[in-house]
Amino acid sequence: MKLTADQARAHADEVRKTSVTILKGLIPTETIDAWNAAFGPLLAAAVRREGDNPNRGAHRYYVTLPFQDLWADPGVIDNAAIMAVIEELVGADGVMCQLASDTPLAGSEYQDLHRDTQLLFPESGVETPPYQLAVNFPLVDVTDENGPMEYAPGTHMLSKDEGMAKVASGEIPLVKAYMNRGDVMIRDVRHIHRGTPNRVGTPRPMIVIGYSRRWLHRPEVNIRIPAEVLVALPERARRWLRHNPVFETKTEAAQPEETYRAFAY
Ligand SMILES: O=C(O)CCC(=O)C(=O)O
Repeated sequence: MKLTADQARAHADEVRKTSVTILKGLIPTETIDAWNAAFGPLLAAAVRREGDNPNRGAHRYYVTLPFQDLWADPGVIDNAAIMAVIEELVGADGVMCQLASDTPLAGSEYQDLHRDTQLLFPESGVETPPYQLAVNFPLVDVTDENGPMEYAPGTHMLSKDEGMAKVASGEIPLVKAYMNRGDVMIRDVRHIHRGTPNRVGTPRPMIVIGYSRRWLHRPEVNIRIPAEVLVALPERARRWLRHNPVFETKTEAAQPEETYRAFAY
């Protein structure tokens, strides 16, 4: 799918206004199903490594994906429609700095309401245009039972206290992010949101690709890129990945066992 300039601007405006836009049916379900099959062993390894109380909450796993093979598919990480909206929001000179996943399993709970980043100038309380975005898409259809993320529209442009108060009073109701395989969400991660319990036996993996303004450094994430993968990518993808570390071999680049201590604000 290609978006016209007007369509891309309309999606970007929706993010600016509400914090979220969804591109329906963007990624072929065959691609999603292949990612889900390949994800199983990575999730199993994370469960072995971290036990049942990992850092995102009980039975909830943050897993970094190795940037190679199907995980580096240009149809996903250099998708024309996604990039058109991203470029509207953080500029054509932005960066891609994160490729990972969030997965609640049976036994997961409500997370505390949080933001994924702090204000640029926290002492000022001043909200700015977008600078840090997440592209999210699920590897299974998201239902009421398997743990839809909930978010509070518009709270990316409010102070945390004000946003939390409006959520608590019901003035801004939480919205469940129902998405089908192939749907893609682009969101401003300053919005107040939380993971909810997965009540079924099947994991609900949600891929997260992080994009930022060119000047934003997020020390908690990066993408370890094998040189042979980098050289085979389209020019735009290479440009967006330019601040990430490059390794001579896929083995070297494959993630060291890492524990991501996500910041929640
Ligand atoms: O359920 C989700 O995908 C959201 C999880 C989340 O917000 C987090 O782990 O910080």
